[in-house]
Amino acid sequence: MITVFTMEREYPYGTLRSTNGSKVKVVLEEKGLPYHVETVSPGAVWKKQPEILANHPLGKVPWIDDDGVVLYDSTVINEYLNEKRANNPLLPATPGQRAVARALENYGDEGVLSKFLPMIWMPWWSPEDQRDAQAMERGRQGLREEVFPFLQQTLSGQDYLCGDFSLADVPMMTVAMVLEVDGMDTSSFPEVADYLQRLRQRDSYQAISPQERMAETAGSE
Ligand SMILES: N[C@@H](CCC(=O)N[C@@H](CS)C(=O)NCC(=O)O)C(=O)O
Repeated sequence: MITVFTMEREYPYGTLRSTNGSKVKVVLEEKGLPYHVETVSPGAVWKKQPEILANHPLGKVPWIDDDGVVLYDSTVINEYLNEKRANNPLLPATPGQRAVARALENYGDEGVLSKFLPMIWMPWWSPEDQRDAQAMERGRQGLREEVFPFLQQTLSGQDYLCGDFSLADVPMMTVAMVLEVDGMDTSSFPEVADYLQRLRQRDSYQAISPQERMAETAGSE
């Protein structure tokens, strides 16, 4: 049984989850692998306490423990999970196509999840009067100016970034999650709005949906 160590918390407006932890939950669901979730205290992560560093040398989440195989970094974990079970492959067939999918996955991580998304997402974990509204708007502006035009161009009529759903789309599942809570208007980018909605309709989205309580998304047998 795989255990996912991540951060999740319930608020009146829904369940908020680590974006990188959510990437792993999506792939576990897509691959139909049994798992359970252990929530880690955000305070222990921010303070880089020894029990966190013992499992993740950078003191972050997520990490997994697969019967003694301990792995960190959502991208590495998702490649491992994809290889672990051959069903429903989440990378395309040829080396060139696989490299493109990995490059797009890296764009999601570096260009969105590490850049603009935290500016919108982190304030939602704090009370409303402590949120930096200007920083949140700068995050949305970054999505409008950089990310959505790139997604629109990459999609160019396809349902998913590489045609079929793949690891390249997994970071964007967390964009769909964050914007569901944030309610950002995406109507100027209709193809992106449709894409995010398509991602939300996948069964695997339930594991990270803000509307699903932690107890309902703590794993599957
Ligand atoms: N590249 C890592 C990034 C992990 C990461 O930044 N996780 C965030 C939560 S989404 C975290 O633990 N932040 C706490 C910190 O940086 O101190 C991955 O893909 O797993």
